[in-house]
Amino acid sequence: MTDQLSTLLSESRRFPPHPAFAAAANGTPELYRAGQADRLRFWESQARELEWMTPWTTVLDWKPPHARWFDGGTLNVSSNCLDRHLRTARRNKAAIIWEGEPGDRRTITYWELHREVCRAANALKALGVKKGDRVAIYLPMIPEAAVAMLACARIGAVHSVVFGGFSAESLRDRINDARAVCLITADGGYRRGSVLPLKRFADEAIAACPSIRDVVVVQRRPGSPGDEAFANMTEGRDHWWHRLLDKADPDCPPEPQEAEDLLFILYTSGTTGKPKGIVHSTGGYLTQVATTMRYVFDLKEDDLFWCTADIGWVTGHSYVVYGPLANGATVLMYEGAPDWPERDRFWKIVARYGVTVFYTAPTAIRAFMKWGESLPAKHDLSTLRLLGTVGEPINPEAWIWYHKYIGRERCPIVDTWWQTETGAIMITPLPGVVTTKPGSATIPFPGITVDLVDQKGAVIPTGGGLLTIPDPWPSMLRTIWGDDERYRETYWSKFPGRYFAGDGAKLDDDGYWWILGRVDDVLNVAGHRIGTMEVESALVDHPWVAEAAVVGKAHELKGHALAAFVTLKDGQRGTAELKDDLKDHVVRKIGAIARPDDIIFSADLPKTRSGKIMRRLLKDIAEGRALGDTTTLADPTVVNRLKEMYEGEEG
Ligand code: 7RM
Repeated sequence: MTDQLSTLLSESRRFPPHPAFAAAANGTPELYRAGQADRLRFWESQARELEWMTPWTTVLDWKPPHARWFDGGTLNVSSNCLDRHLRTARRNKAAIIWEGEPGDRRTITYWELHREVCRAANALKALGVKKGDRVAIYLPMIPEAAVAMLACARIGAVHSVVFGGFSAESLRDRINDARAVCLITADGGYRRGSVLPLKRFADEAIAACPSIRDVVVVQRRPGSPGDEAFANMTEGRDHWWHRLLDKADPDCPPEPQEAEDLLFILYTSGTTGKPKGIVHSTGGYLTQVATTMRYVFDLKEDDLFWCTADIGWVTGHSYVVYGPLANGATVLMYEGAPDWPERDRFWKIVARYGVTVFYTAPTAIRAFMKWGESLPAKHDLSTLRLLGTVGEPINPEAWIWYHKYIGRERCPIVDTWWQTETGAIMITPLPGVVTTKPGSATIPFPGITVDLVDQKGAVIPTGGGLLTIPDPWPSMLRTIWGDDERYRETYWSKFPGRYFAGDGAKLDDDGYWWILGRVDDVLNVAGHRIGTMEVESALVDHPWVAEAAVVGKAHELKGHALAAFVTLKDGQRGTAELKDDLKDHVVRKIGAIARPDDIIFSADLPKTRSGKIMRRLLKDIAEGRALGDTTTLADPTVVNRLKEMYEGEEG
């Protein structure tokens, strides 16, 4: 049994809902009953909470592995997030409260946001962007990111947001895969006091992107001398965002979209070197995102909701933009790093604005823990009433710390399991209803079914196994962009008729889920998905590298860190400089999130007789464990040599 599993099994602490919280909670036991009694009726009643232009005729059309939800219905996501609130008392309510890393601040009301989105939508139309066209968005965490997404949704364009931390090459590959016609970027973004030159990366990327006709550039640094030169605008192709919007009409009627029309593509790492474009729809996606937002985060009219995820990840799509705005909530957006200029920046923000619901990743919590409880203790966190986590398993110790020092033992914690592919939260406690156990994501959301299966696909009631989803859910991915065969193969072929999530899990006697993490070649580094093959391809792209194998090694803060075993071409020497060079090479190819922590040069890699690299053995070596079974190895001595080298290098 792994250490992780035995720690979880011995976890016996229970946190029942506080009666006062339960009395006012949006979630109820009745909601679970409704979900169980009739899933489709349950989702239908949730879909009715949205504003439809035409009602649907069929709730679900399921031809495995393809689902169509709310067929016949039409709606517009941006009018659900904006227009309908203008007809209520929310019209002058803050939609977005934003703080930039240097300390600049903006508050945007629903009225103002609506006008901005209409202007941006008209600007895109003036550039010839049409329904179904793909628009790439490569922006820092600034309100314009939300405006750009909503503007696409308004006219039926499909956005593909690329995380601002990805390299020019990653951006280029994503633009080319989607054949995007327009790119929205910024001159720069702030990160730990310096400016990330996004426009320069964008220029480098689109030099090899024939589909891009126009580039729209948000001026993030107005007023600083030399800004125009910094953005390096290309006549005819590049346009300043503020100039286009100044000229644009603030009225743009929302285009009715079919429920199954695409809302966005979001690239995520898989088990090959090429990221997959996960495709999400309109009606089903918004239904589940808006529903989970209301119940999981117990959203109330006067809440200030802060999800710390970047807009470049699915969490930013669903719980910074679409979930909060569809519910007319006020969302807080922060541009920068948690430790800039000091390690209490987040707590300063919570206190300054009075954040009530806070949603972050375990990797951040572990960093806060390391930085010490005296930092949050300096700030007034009394407005917080509910805490959430997402992105990776949370160790019970970090959960308890979060509960004690951030929640001050008053706030329920929702540990939410979901994926880019699921679009919205799938396994989570409903606060006020479900007793929590530190480290467990608890039970499926109402209307969601999840099964534990063994290696052969047989459903097992309790114990350890693999997480699968037997029934379609409204916000499920519809396919992989341009590769439906890969969609079938990746998610539905391992266990026919079931969606396989790629995660190992344990189901306890109370029916609680304990997610153990990925069982495929996808790594979770600081809550971000990275494919081992992607990093390996980046490494072998270096002229001196013959072969590379990348594994995740347990890391105190990041959950996992990358360890790369590299075989050099004949005649090349593995020097310390080359290690740095290889790390930089990976950063150039993918982005800083993929920088390997360790590089180990090796004359050979351990392989099975059929030539498959034995990553499990490499992981054992990287984590300093005793060697496992090596009898299937082609050359068992390779492992011992590697292990000696690795241990010799560490000290
Ligand atoms: C939302 C998001 C998905 C992978 C998933 C898991 C891991 C996410 C939890 C979790 C344990 C959680 N999308 N994961 N949430 N593991 N407990 N609450 O993270 O596509 O980027 O990653 O993240 O391995 O498969 S994602």
